[in-house]
Amino acid sequence: MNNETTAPVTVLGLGLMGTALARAFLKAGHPTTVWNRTAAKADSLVAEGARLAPTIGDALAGGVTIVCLTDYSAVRELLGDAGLEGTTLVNLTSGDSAQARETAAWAEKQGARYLDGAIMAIPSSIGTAEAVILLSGPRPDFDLGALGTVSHLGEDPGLASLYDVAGLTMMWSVLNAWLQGTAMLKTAGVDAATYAPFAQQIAAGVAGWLPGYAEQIDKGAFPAEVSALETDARAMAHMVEESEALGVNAELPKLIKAMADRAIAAGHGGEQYPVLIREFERPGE
Ligand code: FVH
Repeated sequence: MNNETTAPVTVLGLGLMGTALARAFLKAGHPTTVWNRTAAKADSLVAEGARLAPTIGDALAGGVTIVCLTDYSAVRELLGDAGLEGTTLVNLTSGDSAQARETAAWAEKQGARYLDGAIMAIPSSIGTAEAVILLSGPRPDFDLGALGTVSHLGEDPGLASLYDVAGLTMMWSVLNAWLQGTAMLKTAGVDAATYAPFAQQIAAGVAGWLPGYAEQIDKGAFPAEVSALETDARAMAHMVEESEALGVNAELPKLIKAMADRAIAAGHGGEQYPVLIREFERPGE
């Protein structure tokens, strides 16, 4: 598949996401072959110009093959006996880095060129610049730009899944922190919509610190230029006390403070907050 949008492509798996992928390829002008275990899900795409492959073998012959199924076990179940010699697979199914590396090794043994990927987007944004598609494995000599903003992260096939899981950890941690504050403020009659803009400002401000903190982590030196961890920990105590006094859940505040206390006990109290990476780099208590 070259960088032309006339390059043929195949999509295996026409769930909510797979259908959005196939539709984006069609819209961009790629001759698009589709296959789904439940064939009826292909009907609307065929009406829009897609070709329904009668078999998996036929589908795999239709060009670069994008796989988007429920999970990696479904991928192995579907492709286990498919004959992958000479195919190019781009697996956009969600999973973890171990599954990605294992599937890459398996697929290459079958003679396939295998890229692992992750979709940081919802189906409705596929085909727009907002849709972030992460790839890892051999550098692609084809263009998936029809799907959104595509980045190749490196040769290690586990990278896309690692970034995906790291990104999901960031997303859910930020949302949980917002929910904690929302719960606290609701006890004072402040509704979520009133607090949200303030929370957005805090999130954006903290996001601005990341490059400087990343530099400290990469250098392994955490000079307290803004505040020392001991100062932060005192404010964390307020978070715990406040949550308990208000009768809202205090588990997240307690976890945040416990990790800081462990780093302080290990002698890092006088250093800047990113020194906490030491706690995140090892299995928890
Ligand atoms: N939907 C989303 O917003 C998220 C965004 C981030 C990435 N995820 C991941 O994308 C994968 C597919 O998700 P999906 O939402 O399309 O999932 P479903 O709509 O449930 O479709 C599942 C498709 O997988 C087929 N399938 C499942 N098991 C098998 C199997 N053993 N053999 C062959 N095909 C299989 C299923 O076929 P059918 O049930 O229609 O016959 C669907 O085509 C997923 O990893 C998300 O985490 C989406």
